[in-house]
Amino acid sequence: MAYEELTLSKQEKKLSMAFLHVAFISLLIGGLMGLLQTLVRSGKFTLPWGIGYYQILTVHGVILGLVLTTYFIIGFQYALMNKTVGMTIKERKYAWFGFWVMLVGTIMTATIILLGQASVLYTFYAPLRAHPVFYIGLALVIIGSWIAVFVNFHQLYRWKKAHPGEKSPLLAYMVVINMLLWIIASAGVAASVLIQFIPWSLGYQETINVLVSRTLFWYFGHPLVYFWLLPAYMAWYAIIPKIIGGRIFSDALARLSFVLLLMFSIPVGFHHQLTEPGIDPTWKFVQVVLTFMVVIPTLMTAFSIFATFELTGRKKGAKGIFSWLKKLPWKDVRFLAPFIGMLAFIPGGAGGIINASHQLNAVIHNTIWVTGHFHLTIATTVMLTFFGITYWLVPHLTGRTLTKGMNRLGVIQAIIWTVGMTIMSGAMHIIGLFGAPRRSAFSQYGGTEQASHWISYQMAQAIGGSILFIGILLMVYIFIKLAFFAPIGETEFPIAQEEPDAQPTPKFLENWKLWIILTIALILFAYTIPFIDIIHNSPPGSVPFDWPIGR
Ligand code: HAS
Ligand code: CU
Repeated sequence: MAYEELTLSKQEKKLSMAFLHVAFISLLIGGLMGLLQTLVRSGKFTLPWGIGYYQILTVHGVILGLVLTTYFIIGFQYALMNKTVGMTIKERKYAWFGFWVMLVGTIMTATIILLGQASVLYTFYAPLRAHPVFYIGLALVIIGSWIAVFVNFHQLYRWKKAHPGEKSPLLAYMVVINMLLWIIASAGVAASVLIQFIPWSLGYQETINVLVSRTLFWYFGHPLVYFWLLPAYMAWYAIIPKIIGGRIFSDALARLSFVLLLMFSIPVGFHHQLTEPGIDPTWKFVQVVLTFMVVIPTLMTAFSIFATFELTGRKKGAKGIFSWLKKLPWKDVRFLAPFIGMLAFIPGGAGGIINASHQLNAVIHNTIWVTGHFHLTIATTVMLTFFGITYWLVPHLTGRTLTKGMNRLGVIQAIIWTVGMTIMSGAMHIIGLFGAPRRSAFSQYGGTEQASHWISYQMAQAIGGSILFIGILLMVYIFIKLAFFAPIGETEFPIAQEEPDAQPTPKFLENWKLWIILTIALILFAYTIPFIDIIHNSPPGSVPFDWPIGR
């Protein structure tokens, strides 16, 4: 290895754990809401105490989609950076400051949603209007996360200065790409929150430009899903090979795929707005083409992970075409959980291609098919990989060990998750094709004729959702055990090395200026003209919609 692996100090371990604690508390709260939603949609259950469907749906989306993911990712990324390029005391202080800013924002947002004052869903589409505290809390979460961005940038910058001419450690490189993606993307939503939503919710502005707000949201919303995915890729490329006793297939290929994902994940937000009037079809077409470009680095990833699996299996003596599969450590949950995640990405990704195809999008848009799609991608591919990381990261951070029994529980957890998600997401995909709407309580469509055909699928969703909730309880139990009660001991932080005969990584991959300029150029190409067009031809602003959508 070109660089020296470092040992995390006690304080650094505490820092990462703080983020993980928030993540797992979120998993519990958000998961409970998910269970309630599937029960309500089954038509057999009504929420007590006047709690509204949109209230719990907002908690679910915000807490799982925005809070759990961001905290897990930042905590994990700090661990990766501290292990590869280290952290100074000053950097750690800033990191804690960022944590607190985010936490204050999170508590503000969560409280106001729970009070029923912000049932606007995680996309907070205007002209639905929430209490100002909702937007201010969100802005704080974003600003807090930017502090993490700059700490990570500084960590690599400091390391590079101390190691002139050396290539940066692969994982540190990947973290910095993901944080670049995050800051460029979240600037869009921050602009919308600060310039449009906050003044409007405080009453300083009477109307709001809906299309501008939705465009800024999806400028952020699509790269957001890649901000979730890239940490899973970090584990697939650089950690799983070590767990299975192999090596990184190609350092250069891994870096190239991260660069391509950075470039092609941002200028594509229109694929969430294909049905929206007010955006020129030509530009929708351009962004759809750019969306499909993302398939290239995705398939590069599939290829290299596959290659690592095969090479490792062959080194262990496998001979036939597929016999290397038998040599993989199936009983090791650190491998099994992420592997199932990879498999789920095959239908998940195929669904994504369908979504992005303009004509097919007309069939599935706003149906519960989309919900099925993202429960395969974020809630299976990404989450099972994050769980796989948890099994070694948490004991490493708390100075404990993953016992055989706990490993077995983890395997059971992964299986429960797979079964629950297959049933729930499968049912969602199917009734989505029949036209069942997403984001609607049963009471809104329960009486219609089509709805009578959906009943069995709604029940399947509820059954899948209940199985998943058991999976969540089990995962939270495992987390608590690993954090506080597992036997004291040393747990490995698995980081894979390159193949010894690997070609040297080309220098241009570390040409940050080049990648940033290309990324910005692509964004300007994809957005400038349509955005000017949107502003020029905007209808008068929309008035707020404060209808108590809690019911
Ligand atoms: Fe998506 C909607 C298009 C990927 C998440 N997506 C959503 C929403 C979320 C989400 C949350 O174009 C809902 C937003 C909302 O609330 O409205 N999505 C795509 C496309 C991709 C894609 C083209 N999505 C993701 C990922 C997500 C995610 C990843 C989360 C992490 N999505 C859309 C579109 C919509 C959408 C439209 C809007 C729909 C609408 O109308 O509202 C692509 O990135 C997918 C590329 C992936 C592949 C699969 C490759 C397979 C691999 C497997 C590796 C396996 C191995 C194992 C190595 C082409 C890499 C092999 C071993 C063996 C032994 C087999
Ligand atoms: Cu997207």
